[in-house]
Amino acid sequence: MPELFGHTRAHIGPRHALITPHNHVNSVVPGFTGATVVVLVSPALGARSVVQTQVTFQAGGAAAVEAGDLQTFGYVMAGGAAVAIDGVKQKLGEGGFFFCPAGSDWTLASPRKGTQLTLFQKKYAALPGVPAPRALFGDQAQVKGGPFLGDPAAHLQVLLPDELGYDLAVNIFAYQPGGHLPFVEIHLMEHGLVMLSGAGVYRLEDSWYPVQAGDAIWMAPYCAQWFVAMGKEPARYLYYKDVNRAPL
Ligand code: UGY
Ligand code: MN
Repeated sequence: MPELFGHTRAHIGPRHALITPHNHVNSVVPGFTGATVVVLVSPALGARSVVQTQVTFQAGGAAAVEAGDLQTFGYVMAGGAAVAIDGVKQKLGEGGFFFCPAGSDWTLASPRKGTQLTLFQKKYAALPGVPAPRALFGDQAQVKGGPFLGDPAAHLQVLLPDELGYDLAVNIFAYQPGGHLPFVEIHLMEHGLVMLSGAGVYRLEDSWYPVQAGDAIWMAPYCAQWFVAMGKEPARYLYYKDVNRAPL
């Protein structure tokens, strides 16, 4: 439902932000053609480690992102397309994902009209003596998850390998209605997040926000955070966090 008369559920603060689909304004970002690009989280907002972008392709749209010091995780929110990393091609449908390490290039071609990607991009922080992360393709439907801290109402899937070489994690949380994070988290890691389906209430610092599919959230390090799923269907979100590196 459109929001009326200058009202918005969005909030932009120094330590957290909520951006709803009603707030989106496109940016031109080199590397994407025949697509609308919305940069949801970036250093301009206050993020220190991540850029989160939503890209929606028209039929005939394409992406060509050159190799550099950025690594890219991409998740297909809707539709499907052919993604290639360093020329190695894979067809991805809804729920498909890829990871392109720093120093590799990636392209997207032949998107179905309306194909939508969420991208998380981070500068790679190498660890001496630890092998750099490798490129990968996957499908969330094939990723085994499990109850979060023993609670079957909060189901967690970890999409990237749990290896020191990876300095980012991307996970999917699925909550049954009434399911919630077991406690108010406060931690070093930063989050970028997009609601995939359902609805709930997100606590961010000392504010509580009703949220639903399509909403994006940024949480700075040490932002107090808690979520409860509300409504009649499960709520799911995809989120980024920086991991596996010393704070100094
Ligand atoms: O991995 C996490 O830090 C996760 N439990 N945080 C969150 O869902 N807000
Ligand atoms: Mn967290």
